[in-house]
Amino acid sequence: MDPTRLILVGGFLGAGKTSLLMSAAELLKKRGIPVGLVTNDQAEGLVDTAFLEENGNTVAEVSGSCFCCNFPGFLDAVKSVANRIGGGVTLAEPVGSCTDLSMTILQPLKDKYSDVAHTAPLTVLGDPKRLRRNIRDRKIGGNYISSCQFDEADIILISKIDLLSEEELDQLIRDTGDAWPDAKVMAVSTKENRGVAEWLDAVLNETEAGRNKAEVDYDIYAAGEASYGWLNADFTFGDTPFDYQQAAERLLGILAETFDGKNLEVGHVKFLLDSGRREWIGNLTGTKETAMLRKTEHETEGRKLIVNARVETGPFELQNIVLKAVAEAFADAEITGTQIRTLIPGRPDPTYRYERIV
Ligand SMILES: Nc1nc2c(ncn2[C@@H]2O[C@H](COP(=O)(O)OP(=O)(O)OP(=O)(O)O)[C@@H](O)[C@H]2O)c(=O)[nH]1
Ligand SMILES: [Mg+2]
Repeated sequence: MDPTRLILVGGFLGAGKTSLLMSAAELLKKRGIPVGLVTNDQAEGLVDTAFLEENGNTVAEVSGSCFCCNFPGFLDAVKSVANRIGGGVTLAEPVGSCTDLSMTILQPLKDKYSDVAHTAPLTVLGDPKRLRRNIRDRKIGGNYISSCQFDEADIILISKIDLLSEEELDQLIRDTGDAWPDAKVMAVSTKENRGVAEWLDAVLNETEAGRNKAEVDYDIYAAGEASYGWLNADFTFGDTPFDYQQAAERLLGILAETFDGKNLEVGHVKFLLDSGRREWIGNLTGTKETAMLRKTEHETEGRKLIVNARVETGPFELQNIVLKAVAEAFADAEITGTQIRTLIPGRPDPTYRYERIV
């Protein structure tokens, strides 16, 4: 079997990575190219994995740590996907609060594992708002992490460009190119299916990957990661019928109001509510103006809710907020099972950390 073509899509929490993976996978399947996906999180129970699997994709999940701190687990996941699809293209999404991927993932892959994977250029997705913020300053917390992500990118891919006018987009492309002259700047909207094919062609055809190194101060990086409380929760429902649509709307509304009311910085709060015939995906990537609810048709086991929340607050407060919101939004439902995992991400301790570009 030929080595898989491995495309790493980084970028901060909520930048649009999973949406891009989904669009790219569909495009590759249409071209007759076998495709698999690798997701990642600090804890089990991912909305992203459930969403990608329920849409018929081959998926492996690395949970319990980021890719760089569990390189063997990451490599196993890539191998497992590549074996299942027979080489092909593997798209991998590192957790959004992770950086230094060029030195911890791409260099060791190029150096030692070219028999497993041929790496494509490191793509870092940039939500326009975050990109603008990072062009001005690096600061601390989440902003420090995302600016390091842009520093190491081979390609900075501006996301959600449907939210920008033509003039705003031109300006942002120019400013991004000035701020990161070593990166190729591209732009995409998965919502309007603009730029996905162009980006895919660029990463499939370009052979040089991991050309840049970010100077990452691990103390500031660790403090930035630790400023986010992390919650992954699963709920199951009994036979009592209830209005799923209304519950999904209520849950998103209550969460948005609560985080705004407490002035808490939301990295990404997402949930997947599954009735067995329909699925609702709720997202919050900032204040309540960013709240989005999407519905799709599905035949699945159903009667479950998965919530993933990354918010700049302690895990206890996060758990209280989410449990209260779920209890209120699902007051008409019978909750038969609850599983909650909360954590503060620990200090990153990568398996490999190369000093130089290979
Ligand atoms: N307007 C617009 N919204 C988008 C686009 N792509 C993604 N989004 C929205 O941005 C939010 C986050 O998208 P995801 O694809 O889940 O982002 P992510 O980077 O995978 O998030 P994490 O895995 O939590 O880090 C969702 O509400 C998406 O619907 C886009 O092209 N346009
Ligand atoms: Mg994602």
